[in-house]
Amino acid sequence: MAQYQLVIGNKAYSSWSLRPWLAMKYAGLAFDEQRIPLYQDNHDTKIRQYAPSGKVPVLIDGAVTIWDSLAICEYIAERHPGKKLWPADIAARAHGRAISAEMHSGFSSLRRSMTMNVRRVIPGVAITAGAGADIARIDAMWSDCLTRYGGPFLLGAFSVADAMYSPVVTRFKTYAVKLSDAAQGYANRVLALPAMQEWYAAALTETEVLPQFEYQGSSA
Ligand SMILES: N[C@@H](CCC(=O)N[C@@H](CS)C(=O)NCC(=O)O)C(=O)O
Repeated sequence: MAQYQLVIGNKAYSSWSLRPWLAMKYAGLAFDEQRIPLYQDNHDTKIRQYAPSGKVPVLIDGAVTIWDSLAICEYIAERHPGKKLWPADIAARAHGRAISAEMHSGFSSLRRSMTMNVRRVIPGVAITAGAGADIARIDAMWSDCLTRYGGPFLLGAFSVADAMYSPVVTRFKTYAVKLSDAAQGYANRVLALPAMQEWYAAALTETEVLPQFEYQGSSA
């Protein structure tokens, strides 16, 4: 049994689950994965066996239970400083935390209208004004980070910030969102990570189809 147990939802749809999963995989940390398919078979009761929030992801480390994706990423970054999941420079680290928090609490239009669905590619969807503004902000943020820190990832080396934006990268692929060259290059590098490919491959083996995550809008 591994030291860590990570409780996640469907790999096809659970954007919050992907974040700590990717950070832990990238860091090479061993963990047992417990997948609870969402919105069926009493998922709420099953998740509440692990966390009072009733939400995934949840990390269990012995007597310590952490629910919430960003809190889990922070915990593993603190527990494993040698994995360098945050940059050493205090200003870069603060910047990384600001953009991670911006993701954690924002971009609701993008998240609502372009749900994560790594099993599908649906080009030509109508992009709402709110989602368009979110996309523009994210593109500008990524481009600024890549210029400031020189890439290949947002803060230079892979960090918690990349894990936090990884579901957005998948949304841009699913909905074939047009990005600047810099942002597209970054998205391609995230998608090429072996851990991301592992997540995509596992999502294809899942059989649950959840209408609330399947794109319902009309094509543009
Ligand atoms: N702020 C939380 C959000 C977690 C969240 O909303 N998880 C969704 C799945 S992606 C969930 O568990 N939904 C099940 C439910 O609401 O019953 C985090 O960052 O972990």
